[in-house]
This record gives sequence, C-alpha cells and structure tokens, in this order.
Amino acid sequence: MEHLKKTDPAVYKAIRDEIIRQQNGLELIASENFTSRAVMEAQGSVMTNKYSEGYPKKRWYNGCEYMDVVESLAIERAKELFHAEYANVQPHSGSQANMAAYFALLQPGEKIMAMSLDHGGHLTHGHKINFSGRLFQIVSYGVSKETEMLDYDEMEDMAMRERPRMILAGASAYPRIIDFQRLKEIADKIEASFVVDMAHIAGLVAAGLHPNPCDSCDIVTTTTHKTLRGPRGGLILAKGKYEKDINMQVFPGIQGGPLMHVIAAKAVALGEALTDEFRSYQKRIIDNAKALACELEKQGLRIVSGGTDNHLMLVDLQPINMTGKDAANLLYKADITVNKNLIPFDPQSPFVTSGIRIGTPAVTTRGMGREEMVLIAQFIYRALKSGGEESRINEVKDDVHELCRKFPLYEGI
Ligand code: DSN
Repeated sequence: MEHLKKTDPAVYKAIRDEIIRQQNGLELIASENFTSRAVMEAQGSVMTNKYSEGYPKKRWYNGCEYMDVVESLAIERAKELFHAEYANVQPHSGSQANMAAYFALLQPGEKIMAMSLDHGGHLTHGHKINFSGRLFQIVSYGVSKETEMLDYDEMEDMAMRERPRMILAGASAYPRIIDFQRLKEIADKIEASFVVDMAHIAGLVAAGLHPNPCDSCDIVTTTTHKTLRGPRGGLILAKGKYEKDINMQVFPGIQGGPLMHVIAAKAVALGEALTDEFRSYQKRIIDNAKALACELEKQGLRIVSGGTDNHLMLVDLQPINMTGKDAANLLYKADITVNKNLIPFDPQSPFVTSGIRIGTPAVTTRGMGREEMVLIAQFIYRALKSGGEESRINEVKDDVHELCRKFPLYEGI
C-alpha cells in the first residue's frame, strides 16, 4: 500500500492496524470470514472506475465490454454453484437483495410470514423499524420453547390462520437445518410465494452440506461474504420466470450503477466455491462448530437447542449469571470477538441479551481444526470466569496470540 501510505497516512495506519487486529485475534463472529487475496485484488481493482447501469449486453453507457465479462462470469458461476435457473449479482447487500425479492413478489401492505428477530430472524424479515416492517404486514414465527428448534406443525397452523402472501425462511442465529421442502408444501397449501434468505448458510448449501433452497423456492437471496467467503455484497437466485421482474426491481427499481469491482470479486469467490477445496472447507466449518459446541458444553456452558448442525451456535449465559453484553466485552479484552445475541425467550433486551453467538467460518479459513476448538473453548471459559481480573484476561490474551501466530492470516502483507 505504498501509494496510500504516502498520500493518506491516517487511512493507511487504520488499515495496517486492522490487519494486525485480524492477525492477532480469534474471529468468532458467525457472519464474518476472510476472503482470498484474489478476491481482494479483484475488489481493489480498476473495475471501481466504471458506470455500467443495466445488465450484460444491455448497458446505458459505452465502454462496458469488460464489465460484461465479469458480470456474466459471476452470473454463470452462481447459477452453476446453486443449480439455479437465474442469478442477479448486482445487489449491493443482503438487505437490497431482500428488498428486490419482496418487491418482485408483493405489493406494499401485503402479508409476509417470517422468523422473528428475537428468535434468530433478520432485521429485513419484518422488524418494525426496517423497510420490511414498515411496508408490509408481518406475522412472525419463532422456535418451540421445548426444543428451541422450528416447529413446522405450528408454522403450518400459523400459515393456515394468517394466510400470508409470502413465507420467508432463513435466519441469522439459527443453528439447525431448515426443512425447506416442508415449508414449500405449507406455502403451496395457501398459494403463497416461498422465499429463502440463505445468507448465513450459503457456503454450506454450495457444498451440498445443507438442503438447497433453490430446489423449492420462488426466490433465494444471500449475502456473498459469510460462509460463502466472498466480498461484502448480495446475490439473488430464482426460477427463470422471475428474471424480468427481479432485474427491474434491482435496477432501476432500487439501485443505480452496480459496484463492478465487487461483482468482479463475487465472480472470483464463486469460482473458488466451485472447487473441491471449498467443499472440504465447508465440511471443516461444520466439524469445528460441532466440536466447539461440545467443548463449551463440557466447560459447563449451555448451548441453545443442545448443539448445532451448521456453522454457528448460541450460548446461553444464564447458568453462569452473565449477560451477553458483558460476556462479549470481556472476551474482546482477550482478543476473542463474538457478538451478544438474544436467545429464544430471552428475558433481557436486545441491547443486553442472555447469549452470545459463536461461529467457526473465519477460524476454519485460518486452518484451525478440532484441536484448536478444544483450546478456544478453554480460552472462552477462562475469560468468562476471570471476573474481569486484568492479569487473568491478559494470560488468556497471550494464549490467543500464540495460537493465532501458528495460523498466519496475511503472510507477506
Ligand atoms: N449482521 C449479520 C449477522 O451478523 O448475522 C446479518 O446481516
């Protein structure tokens, strides 16, 4: 970054500091990951300089021939990866992908049945201050109090009673497999559309380790930067019959010029996701999550729903009389990054919470495996039990740094 260093030392320093923070710390936020150098090179390229409103071969401005190359590559790779008839790689984010999907299928004021944020859903699944809750009627489902898992019979009852125009599945904090086929059957009974936001699990789906919603859904949305390990952005997949509607909703409906440098990086990441190496990486994410959940349980922590089938787990801190907010802050002092998270039926507010969410995509990218999960569980437990004593936290931090040194992230940077 020699140019940046000269022209803007303040920004240069912040980026260097962030590199060091990422190198030294244990990144356990379930929605985060580390892209490849190739993805970063594409994203940091001259593709950022070009306006290319429209779609490949149908642009408003001249000079888009190389934009067409990368966007077409991204589209074809996304379709191949997820066995989808149609892909739109332009949404700037998962939220915009969701907005375009809802607008393609619904009129404002129509009813959506979606997972409540309190039980693991996402802001764009109907929170009252989000566009989704402001523009549409929302009925929310949650998990069963007994199993802390989705109860499909209860969802069917709700669907028959409420008769939403759309059923939306997908979550930001749900550690179990979602039965898309069953939800499709429910949607068919009431002639509702069926949409899945697979942002968290897209990498697992790509690797065939989670049922693929593209088999049963009208529209599937995702981000590209979580388990999928691409650049920060959104993606829409759908049946071919929705092509015209979704294209219109994305541009000119809700966006202007696409971020072509991000689309180039999406193409690279989707290419990587088609490899055997990526499939075995996804398998290791799940193995690591299961191992970490099991070790945390051995340390006396309660795992919501008793375990995990995917890349994340929710830890209930009530048995150790701690809030999610305090736990996340304490862990961060030891350079372990997690986020506070509501657990189902949480007595605390979303700003405090009784839980933390932990995910393994980023540490798995670093090459960590089962052995390291045992150590990480011990670090977490020791930090949580330190009572905030500085010397004890620092001991954990030293151990975290030592472990991270064995799994370098940015060699040569
Ligand atoms: N903020 C993301 C997450 O952490 O799950 C969802 O968009």
